[in-house]
Amino acid sequence: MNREILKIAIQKSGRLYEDSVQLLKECGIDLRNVKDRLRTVSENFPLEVFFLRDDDIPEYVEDGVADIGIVGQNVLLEKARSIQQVEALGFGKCRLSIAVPKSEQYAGLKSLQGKRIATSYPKLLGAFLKQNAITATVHEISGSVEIAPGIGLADAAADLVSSGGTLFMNGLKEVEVILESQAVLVAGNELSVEKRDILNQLLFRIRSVRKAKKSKYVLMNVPNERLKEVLPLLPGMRSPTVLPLAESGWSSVHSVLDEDEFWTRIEQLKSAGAEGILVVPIEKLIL
Ligand code: PRT
Ligand code: ZN
Repeated sequence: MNREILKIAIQKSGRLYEDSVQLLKECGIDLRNVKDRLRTVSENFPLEVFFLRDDDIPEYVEDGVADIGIVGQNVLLEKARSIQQVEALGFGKCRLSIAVPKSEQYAGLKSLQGKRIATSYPKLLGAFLKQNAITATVHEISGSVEIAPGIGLADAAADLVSSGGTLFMNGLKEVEVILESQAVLVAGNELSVEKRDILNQLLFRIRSVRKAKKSKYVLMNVPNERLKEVLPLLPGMRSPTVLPLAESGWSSVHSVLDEDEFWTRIEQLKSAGAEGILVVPIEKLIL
């Protein structure tokens, strides 16, 4: 019996909080009283959850206060702690971009030469400028970066963008993308064998949940004489399942489709003779 417990740090409140808690729940990990708590221990999985500010998570994981954590890649890379990314989680997607006033003529990176750029990501911005041989003044501010150009504090801003609405409202336009980011699972470098084992169990669950989300279970009725047109369109886990219907001459065909190819396949299936196509979500997918 494994008595070790894996400690995970997640954001206490903010944009990653809901999705992080939801992911753990979808992995079948019971978490009670998560609101307004500093930490909680799961009753059915060897996991203790710490709720922290996202900026502090890399340091806590490096120091071993937490074994693993969930943070944005933007935070992971800016903090540059000695920890590893173990898995991209597909939520909290955004980009770190440079924006300039809308009215400005932007003629590529050279337009940034000699400018003052406000940001909360001095390391990432500095590295980007260096890589592109641009000399500019990096002006570090901790919040509301998007207002800096408007009040004359800087000529440009480097900030996180998702919809672009904030930039737009502040009279800015996005001109360069420094980093495409999403939430990732990170781990310290020195986990014990027991903790690695728990991490692997958690990763297995995370991957099953994420694969399931990207897949749909599809059922359809097909006249037997058209099966040879329909079946090649279906991948299935190994191959599609074909069951006879009560009405002779017809079959029920079951398969699993990737969400990305879903709509094109459905059209093709209809023209190949499939009828009564039923699409159902999958909760978990174990390969
Ligand atoms: O309190 P704590 O320090 O934990 O939270 P925080 O305020 O530092 O972070 P929070 O909750 O705002 O964001 C946590 C993480 O979510 C970030 O580190 C990113 O990895 C991710 N994320 C995803 C975002 C956004 N999308 C995002 N749009 N983080 C911030 N924004 C902000 C951005 O800074 C700008 O102010 O939203 C505004 C832009 O949004 P749009 O939609 O108008 O473009
Ligand atoms: Zn923060």
